[in-house]
Amino acid sequence: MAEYQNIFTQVQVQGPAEMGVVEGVDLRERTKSARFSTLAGWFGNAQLGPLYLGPFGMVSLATGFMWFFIVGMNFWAQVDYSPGVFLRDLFWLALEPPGPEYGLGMAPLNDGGWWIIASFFLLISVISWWIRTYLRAEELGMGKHVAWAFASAIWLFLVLGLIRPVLMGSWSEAVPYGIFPHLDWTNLFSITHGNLFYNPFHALSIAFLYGSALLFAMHGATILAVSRFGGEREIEQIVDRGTATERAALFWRWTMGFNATMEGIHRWAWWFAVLTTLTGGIGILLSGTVVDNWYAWAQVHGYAPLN
Ligand code: 07D
Ligand code: 07D
Repeated sequence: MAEYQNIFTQVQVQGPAEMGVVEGVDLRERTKSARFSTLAGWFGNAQLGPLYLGPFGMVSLATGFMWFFIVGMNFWAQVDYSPGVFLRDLFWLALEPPGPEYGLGMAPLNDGGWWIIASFFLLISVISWWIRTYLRAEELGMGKHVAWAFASAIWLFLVLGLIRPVLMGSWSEAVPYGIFPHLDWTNLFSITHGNLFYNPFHALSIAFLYGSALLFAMHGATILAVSRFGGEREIEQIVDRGTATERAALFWRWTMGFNATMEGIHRWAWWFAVLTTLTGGIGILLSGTVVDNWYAWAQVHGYAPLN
């Protein structure tokens, strides 16, 4: 008998660990064991591991750790090695880039030099992780959609911390490492360039961000709503009548006159997410390089009042 289940009633079936393809592959790059977690099973698959490490995984973890360690040690030194003050001030501590007087040169370690060194490690770490997503997809015979979506986020990350500072001729333009300090930087960026709301690419980025949330809610809700018909199991759904798939599509055709296809909805999701950071990166790149003040620019272009 079919039974409705949710995360509180779910039965977790556990068999021997699934180790993935083992024939004709070099197993030295993979961890040897797997374990099970009921908690993980509530949210996804209960099996944890094995994990593929490989050279780029190792480089990414090692350099990511170096970034984290350098930022952490700087925070630690700033509070004079006091654990109490460290915990109290953690969210407000910052590792700042060098001041404008150093341009794109090296700065003394305690005057932004550590920021440059930490950033170098973070750059290697993020790029290595990107290569890892590309190579794992390649090895599994997959398309590279995850890698290209991640590349869009990396584009914004590079614009913020590397490309725009280089074009502006100073590391001081880059983002500091710190929880609230990076928000202060974001606020100051908007004010410095005359209110980022008047930057059309910021607006586009917001529309895609909000659109991503809307699409995610619609898609997640639709599939959950037809899971009682096996909607999440997808097999013969595409050809049969009265299936979960057909109901899901009809729901949207009947509520708004248009429905995505089973493939197309994932393209909608991919493009909205990718365009958020793609347009965002363009907007940031133009600020200070091509357009100094977005409000003044909007006045010239007729969408802000002249006074
Ligand atoms: C949920 C996936 C997991 C990732 C997480 C982030 C670190 C940093 C470093 C202590 C959705 C892990 C965080 C490893 C620790 C130190 C030195 C992703 C999920 C949980 N921000 N931002 C946050 C980063 C920028 C902005 C939170 C990174 C721009 C605003 C977290 C970058 C601007 C708000 C964080 C980056 C900006 C935040 C939660 C890089 C404009 C918030 C992030 C490398 C885009 C929110 C206190 C999250 C918050 C927040 C990390 C860049 C604006 C600390 C790594 C410069 C307005 N940002 N951010 O869940 O609560 O992402 O801040 O580009 O309100 Mg930010
Ligand atoms: C940051 C991509 C890079 C991240 C990478 C991840 C690690 C950690 C560790 C997992 C997020 C690396 C990860 C190293 C790994 C673990 C453990 C993506 C990033 C590669 N804004 N604003 C945006 C809104 C205002 C400002 C985008 C809304 C004000 C600036 C988004 C509002 C001012 C920038 C957005 C609002 C201002 C942005 C970010 C409302 C401040 C940017 C999209 C309602 C007072 C960024 C063009 C994103 C951008 C950006 C939304 C207001 C400033 C759409 C909703 C007016 C400076 N804003 N904003 O996906 O692209 O970021 O702008 O008020 O740089 Mg904004």
